[in-house]
Amino acid sequence: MGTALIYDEEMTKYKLLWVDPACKIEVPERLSVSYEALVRTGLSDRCVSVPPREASDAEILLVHSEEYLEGVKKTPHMTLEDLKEFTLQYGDVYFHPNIYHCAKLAAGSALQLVDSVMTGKVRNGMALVRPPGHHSMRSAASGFCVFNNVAIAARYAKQKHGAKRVLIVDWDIHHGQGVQYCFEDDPSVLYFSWHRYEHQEFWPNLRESDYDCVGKGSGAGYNINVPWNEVGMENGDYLSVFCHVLLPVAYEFCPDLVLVCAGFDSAIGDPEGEMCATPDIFAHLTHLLMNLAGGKLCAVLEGGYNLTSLAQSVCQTVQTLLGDPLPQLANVRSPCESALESLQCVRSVQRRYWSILKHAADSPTTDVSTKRIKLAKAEEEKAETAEEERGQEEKVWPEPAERLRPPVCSASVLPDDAACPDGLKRLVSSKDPEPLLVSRIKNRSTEDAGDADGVATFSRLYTLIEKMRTNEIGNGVALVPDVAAAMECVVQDLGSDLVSRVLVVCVGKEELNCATADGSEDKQEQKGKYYIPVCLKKGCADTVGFIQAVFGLLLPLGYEYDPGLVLLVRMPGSGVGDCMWQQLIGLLKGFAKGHTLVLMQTNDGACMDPTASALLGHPAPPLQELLTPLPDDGGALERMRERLQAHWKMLQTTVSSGN
Ligand code: X5A
Ligand code: ZN
Repeated sequence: MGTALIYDEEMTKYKLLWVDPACKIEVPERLSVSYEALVRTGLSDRCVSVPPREASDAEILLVHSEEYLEGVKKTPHMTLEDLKEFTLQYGDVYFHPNIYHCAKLAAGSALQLVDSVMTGKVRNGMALVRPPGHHSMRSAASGFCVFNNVAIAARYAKQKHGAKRVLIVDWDIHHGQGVQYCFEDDPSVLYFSWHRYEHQEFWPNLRESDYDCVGKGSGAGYNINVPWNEVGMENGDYLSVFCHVLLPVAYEFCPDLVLVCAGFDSAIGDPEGEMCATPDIFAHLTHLLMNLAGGKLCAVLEGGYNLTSLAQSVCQTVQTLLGDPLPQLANVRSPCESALESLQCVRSVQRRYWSILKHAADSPTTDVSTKRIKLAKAEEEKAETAEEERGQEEKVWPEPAERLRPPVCSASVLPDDAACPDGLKRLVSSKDPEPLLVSRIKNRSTEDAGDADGVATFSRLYTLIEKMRTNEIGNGVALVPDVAAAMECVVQDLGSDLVSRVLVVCVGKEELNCATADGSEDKQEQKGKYYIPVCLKKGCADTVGFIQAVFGLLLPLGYEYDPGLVLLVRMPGSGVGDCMWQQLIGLLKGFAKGHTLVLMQTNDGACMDPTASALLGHPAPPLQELLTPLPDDGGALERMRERLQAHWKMLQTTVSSGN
């Protein structure tokens, strides 16, 4: 199961033929530098190369009107003057004698990608195309777009492949109004877009790009707009919106296919977006979507106008689709006030439609809003100076770090009589384990660590963690006679030696004895910050509660904590189903460069195969129909999140009151 890559040099063969400041950034090099970066890094060689084709008239008519198609059809034969005139009826777009051909290839590329993914030829893929698509409407070109590639692909996936629900994630920095209009009243297509908005000051300056446009009729709730009202948004702002809005809703929606309007003008250095998220954020955004729809994800290029930032972002996306370990996002900063305000507004209008958001807070009070208006003038002045300063110096950022695949993807530590699942490397003990280690293991020892078997198991565990630290091994699973004891041993003795921060995720009932070395006075507070027990009344059978806990608490905490190792512990009788368990493993791979150690109890071996599959990087099966949540679990989780916000800023979903 591979990753498709669609590219054709032909789509570089049109350009702006006259002077138009609004269009000069949309250049053929956008495509060639992206592709060359994939070649240079060896990523293109690892993909399945799929050729584009031209979309047929019938396919284009899935979204566009006959009159519009007929108009565009005439452009290859027009004179320069005619082309200019034809262009004038639309906003921020240009035509060229070869653009109609390229636009058919761009839409056809999206369809080829959908075919490859839906038939199972590949798991996922990316199409590098020009012209982009998300601004074009039924009867109009707009914003460099001629045909709406992704909208056509969504209709096609439903019609030709029987997809019941399609999720479109538009992370381009512009609002894909064309996609919104296309699916406004259609509950089978969920459209999510974040976009630079600045209270309607930013192109395309539409009232209907605001957060309160949620779709119409039976499509109400299936359109999600997240307006960015300030520039300079960072990784933490993007991740917050994913964790607190998009992902919970996407899991509740349960799509059969995920389409991404993959514009990279939302990355740092882009002259249109003016945002500050780094190219490696796209590795995480991609990863977070890869366990939906059984991994069926098609990314189609939209915008991206800083050639350096664009090429890096494309590489990060494709490398993630290929399953390479995720880059560590060091110091994810807390979301800014403006982002929190957008987040709060979106959650409060969407909570009517999504049971997973039911307990979200109200919109900021008018009181807060008036305060903001009062502040606006001062802010505006500040922004103007900042703007001038920004204009002077070009943005610079470090090149994303290399993401090395470990020689061994997954390893196991098993009792001698247990079978090792395919694809995992079984660790065996060296003849004489390190004497210092043996004495330490014996020292702390509960009965089971003391005997020869115990020593062997723990020394193998030590080796496993050590090899994860040096990236010789990606991740691992251990079957141990007593998970609680093993967890304590890893946290207190083995892990702490090798990595400074371990994220322990314990599924099921268990209280971890956290021994703080210094016994300091704020131990209570420390415990409140670092020990986070989540209780679901129906336990892990409560899918909604589980998703709320994972996206509302665990992921944002993980991003803020930035662990060097994830320890996932499965307590016996935890009741977690295989799907949920695999989802959890898949999602946790975003932390610690994928270094996850799973601990399971020897008699819990039945879930070994799902565990191995998830560790090896196979997408988790979709979570089945969501059960109705118990009345108070959601509320309790919300209250817990509120309490923890004092310690963990990534848990915030509302503007800070009182200032
Ligand atoms: C696809 C895309 C941007 C149009 C900007 C017009 N279009 N000012 O990013
Ligand atoms: Zn864009």
